[in-house]
Amino acid sequence: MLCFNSSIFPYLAYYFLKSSCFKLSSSFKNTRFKKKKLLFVNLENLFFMEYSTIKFEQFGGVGILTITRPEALNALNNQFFSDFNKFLQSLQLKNDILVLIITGEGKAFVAGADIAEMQKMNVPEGYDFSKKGQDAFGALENLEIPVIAAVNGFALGGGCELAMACDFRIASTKAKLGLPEVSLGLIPGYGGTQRLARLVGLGNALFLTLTGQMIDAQEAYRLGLVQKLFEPEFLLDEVKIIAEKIAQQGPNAVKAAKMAIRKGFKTEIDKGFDIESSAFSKLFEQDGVEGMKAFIEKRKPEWK
Ligand code: CO8
Repeated sequence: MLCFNSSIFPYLAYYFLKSSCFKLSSSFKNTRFKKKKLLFVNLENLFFMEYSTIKFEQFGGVGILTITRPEALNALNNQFFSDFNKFLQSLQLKNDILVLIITGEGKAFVAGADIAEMQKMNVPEGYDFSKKGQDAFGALENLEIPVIAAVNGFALGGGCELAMACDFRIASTKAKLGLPEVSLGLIPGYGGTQRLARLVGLGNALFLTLTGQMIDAQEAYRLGLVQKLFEPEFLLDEVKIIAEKIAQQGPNAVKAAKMAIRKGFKTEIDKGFDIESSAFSKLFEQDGVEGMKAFIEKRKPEWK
């Protein structure tokens, strides 16, 4: 839930601005995608201009968040978490984004937490930095919409942990993944000790974490850490196609499916079945009405 403290005012100002531009944007509805994109990118630039470590673009119902510190291989610093948290808050006001893609600029997805920044920390600061990352990645994981990591290169330490907090990962064939924290005398601190075992099994998680070994994309695919691989030059386009496919499905159904899987995974299976039935039945007054009607009438559904 959003709190109405002073930090919300820029978002409300944006929302007002966007509503007043809505008429203009709807006139593009039946025109080609490019025109829509141009308009939205301009608005987003207005809203996201305060960010220095991330960039946001919107293509129809698909949003792409790019981490933009290529000079440090997109290492996650305090500024990133400040930008990222504001971005996640702003997403709650943008119900036209149906799928989010996260990727990195340059040769890395994210090469970990910023070691130069971490090196200066003491125990309480280390705890806060870990909590900050856990909270941010927890909020990402709990977004209603699906989030795809487009792993374009190194995804190490905190970068691998960020990818693991996404709903699934699609990687470049040249990507390298791993949790090398023990080589720095640290352990994963953004949820990696918990999420990796759930994704690849206990033995694989222990092997990767205790050796700190970096693995290539093919090995990550074999372990189930990434779900698909594409050649680097096609990665983002292919991920966009997958995101578009999701964005064309019933939006409430997609959210309900994500919620049921995510919540069900954290509980015992009988409770999971209850979560599923309850989510399933709600769709009979939402997307299910239009989806089934469209099937019977042999036409494409028009989701609301
Ligand atoms: N932090 C800060 N700077 C980084 C990082 C990083 N994680 N990774 C790379 N950089 C910087 C380099 O210092 C270098 O900067 P400069 O040009 O100023 O010297 C620049 O990025 C380019 O890097 P390289 O020259 O090293 O590029 P290479 O292609 O030779 O090597 C590697 C690429 C193999 C990815 C290499 O950069 C590397 O090993 N990076 C560190 C990877 C790593 O150990 N990651 C784990 C970090 S620890 C972590 O993520 C903990 C998460 C939980 C934190 C919990 C809070 C307490």
